[in-house]
Amino acid sequence: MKLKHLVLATLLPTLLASAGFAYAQFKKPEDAIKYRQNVFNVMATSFGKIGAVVKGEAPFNKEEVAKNAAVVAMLSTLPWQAFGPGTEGGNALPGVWSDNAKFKAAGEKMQLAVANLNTAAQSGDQEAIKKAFGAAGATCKGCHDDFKKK
Ligand code: ASC
Repeated sequence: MKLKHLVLATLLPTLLASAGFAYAQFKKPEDAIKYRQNVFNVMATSFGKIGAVVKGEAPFNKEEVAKNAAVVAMLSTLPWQAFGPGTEGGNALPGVWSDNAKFKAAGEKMQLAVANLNTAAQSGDQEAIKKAFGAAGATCKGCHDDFKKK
């Protein structure tokens, strides 16, 4: 993918979401649950691959890390539309709906952190990647502690 397209692909969902455009609708609550779980699952796969590099368990390949970080950054914009009213359940705790402002803030924090990770990954600076990876992981954990079933 060309960088221009990648940038567009990264920004477009956010722009559409902020415009209030419902770009994905779900026929049944289970479809929303499946959608958000699938998105998080692919995010975790790419994030985990970067983690293996950061932890020294896999060799550093700049292109691979950059691709995985771009995937994480792009996907980070998607799950939120699938936490709409009436989609309670799955691995989500009731707080997602009862304390929605806090959940939204946690999601926004994560999106910012993985955007920073993507910036670091595109630069190829291993120290910056390591730092940004740790910060991003902390936002995953922070939200899981409050909003995900154990
Ligand atoms: C991962 C993953 C998460 C986060 C979290 C960080 O690789 O799947 O949910 O990192 O464990 O603490």
